Amino acid sequence: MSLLNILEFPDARLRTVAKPVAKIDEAAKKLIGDMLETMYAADGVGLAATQVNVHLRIIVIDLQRDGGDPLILVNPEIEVLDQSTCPTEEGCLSVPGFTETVNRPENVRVRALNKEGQAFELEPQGLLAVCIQHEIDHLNGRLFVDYLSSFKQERLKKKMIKQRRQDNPSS
Ligand code: GNR
Ligand code: NI
Repeated sequence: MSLLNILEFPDARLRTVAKPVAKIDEAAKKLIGDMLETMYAADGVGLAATQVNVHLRIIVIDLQRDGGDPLILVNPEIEVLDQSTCPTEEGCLSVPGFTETVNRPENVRVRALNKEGQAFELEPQGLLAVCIQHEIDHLNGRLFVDYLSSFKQERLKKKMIKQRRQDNPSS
């Protein structure tokens, strides 16, 4: 397995809309393994392929991180079941060092393929529901910071660019 580089805001490649996976072949399985390794190494609870600059509709999630089975979602589809929303403090491996509260639909149904290409359905609750929506947003080129005021977005963009210059003066 290999550790993959995670793209960081405001990298334009995070805005790419990912394409459906046509077939879960050996290359897709290797990517899923590498994404899991990258997510665990970065201490995240989820990762979308977009974040590692692969523009395919693949998500890995592990809220427990206790050695149990991670959740793999290939070609996920989401349906909002009612109008109720719930606020959660979100963070993102592509926006390191920043968290902010986001309101999202509370009750959703998700359909996807697993690693073996079998269809399944779930009605996630709590942080899992939030995390799945956060990851599907990545596949659509959307970041949680897009939900903030344009004032906060501009302030964050400047901070991130300044931080990058300090970490790597040549960039
Ligand atoms: O590790 C992560 N934690 C998190 C916390 C609240 C809401 C969403 C997330 S997802 C994030 C990992 C990540 O950036 N996935 O895209
Ligand atoms: Ni994220």
